[in-house]
Amino acid sequence: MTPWAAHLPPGMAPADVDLLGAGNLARAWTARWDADGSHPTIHDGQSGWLSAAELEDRTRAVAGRLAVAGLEPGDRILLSAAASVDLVVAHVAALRSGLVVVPTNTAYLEREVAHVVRDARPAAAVVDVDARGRWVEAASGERPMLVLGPSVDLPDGRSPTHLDAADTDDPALIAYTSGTTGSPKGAVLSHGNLLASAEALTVAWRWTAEDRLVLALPLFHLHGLGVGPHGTLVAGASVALRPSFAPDDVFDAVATHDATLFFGVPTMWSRLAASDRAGELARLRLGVSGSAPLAAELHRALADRCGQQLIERYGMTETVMNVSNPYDGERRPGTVGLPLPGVDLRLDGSTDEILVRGPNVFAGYWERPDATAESFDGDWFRTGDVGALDDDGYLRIVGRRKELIISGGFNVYPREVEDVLRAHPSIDDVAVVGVPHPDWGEQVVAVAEGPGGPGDADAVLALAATQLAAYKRPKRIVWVDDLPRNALGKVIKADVARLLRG
Ligand code: MLC
Ligand code: AMP
Repeated sequence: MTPWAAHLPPGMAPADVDLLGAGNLARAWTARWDADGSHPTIHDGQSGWLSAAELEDRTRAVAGRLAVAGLEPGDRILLSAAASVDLVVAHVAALRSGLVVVPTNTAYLEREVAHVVRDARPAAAVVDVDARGRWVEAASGERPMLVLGPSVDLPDGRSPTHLDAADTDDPALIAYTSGTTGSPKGAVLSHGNLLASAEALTVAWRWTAEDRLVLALPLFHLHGLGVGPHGTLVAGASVALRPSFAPDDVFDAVATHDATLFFGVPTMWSRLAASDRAGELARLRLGVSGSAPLAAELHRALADRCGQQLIERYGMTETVMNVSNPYDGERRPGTVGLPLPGVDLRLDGSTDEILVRGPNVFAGYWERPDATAESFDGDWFRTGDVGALDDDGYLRIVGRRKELIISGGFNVYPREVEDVLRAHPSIDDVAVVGVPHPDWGEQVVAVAEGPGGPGDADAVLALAATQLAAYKRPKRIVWVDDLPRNALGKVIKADVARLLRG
């Protein structure tokens, strides 16, 4: 039996699933818009609802402006702004135009933005904060750079002849991630990767035109972007965007829009569950959690307080979504479920590392053939996560082979933080670890060796505040006489974490 058949609705066979039939994302979307031009698509507090016909018009117009400004298929366009209708219009217009979107975290400081700009060499950037525009310009040096606001205020032009013409394998996104090692590298996702994942989710989660999603996730990661607007538009459904997350705002938006769906990271779900309004979520048809482990106790608490048996699923920047608990059948706490339609999964025989392949899996990192080669075993992608399979195929994520802390759904790479902190005179060496935390899942903590002490913590954090986005900075710094090391002098991270617990 096809392992993912458990995700299909009654009456649907694996052969009926056509993940790449539309050819590219844009054509999957426009087919929906053509079928019902009056259907509400995207909403924000400023623009209200945009109908499918309006979304078609506006994205065609923005595509025309980008073309007249000289942008051509294959050019990169950096997008870094809070979620809004304008931002989604710019994103959709860019993909319709064959441009390659580089989504960039809005919390990044100049150093972090500069790395992305120097590496991806975008021809244009859409930002909603002036300073970010200046950082992009500074990092692009002599290369021409068009810095735009989310409304893409440029002279109009004719809609380009190449509209919606991208091939399935053409790049659509370059999403930065540190993957298993080293400095952030761009995962190049094709139209086919994004389309296959969005189509798989619409089938597995029974996502239809009747659904209204409230989305408070940022649009610069695959959870917010590749699941939120991509899935919504493939399903011909509707999404109400929120520029940030606050529990009361979510409850209000769910009520106002009579929402059926909410997707969040565990930190969001735990804050929602803690509210005395939690019961208001009972009206949702489906709640989904991902990007970090959902504690089995939280899964149960949500069932009790919000009437929601969440679906937990597992994804990655390089693969979009891989595995999900089933819509029908058991949603098993502590597991991420079964491979999604199109996805093959196996565990490495000696390490139990999770390997995946399928139309959702990227072809490689931007201009990094070595890193690409290292992350594949033939056509199987090495996730860096360690798994275990229940007898009936449900996947549990039991560890990570990569050095990574996931705090509130954001990835923090200890090495990057350590390199910044080590520059402070109160620190000779430092180990950054993730410590279990009720709100963040894992909290970033630095354990330092050197002449400093608690009185230096503010100065170290002030240094970190010039180099690192706020979510990467340690919430706590402690000094120890000696970091635990092995015979070769290498710090033993597991012992550092134990030291903090003890
Ligand atoms: C914000 N802060 C964080 C943080 N988010 N610190 C640690 N971890 C985080 N995740 C900082 C703030 O900058 C602030 O710092 C302080 O913590 C308090 O902020 P807050 O007001 O409590 O945070 P809030 O704005 O409410 O943000 C929490 C959050 C946010 C959970 C809403 O972190 C978030 O949107 N997370 C989602 C991440 C996401 O989209 N991940 C998907 C990755 S894709 P200061 O210094 O200013 O006080 C992926 C693939 C897949 O992984 O499978 O999905
Ligand atoms: P990113 O590189 O930001 O895409 O993060 C991907 C990583 O997030 C994965 O490799 C996992 O380690 C982690 N992740 C995503 N979803 C889950 C989940 N449901 N449970 C545990 N870890 C998850």
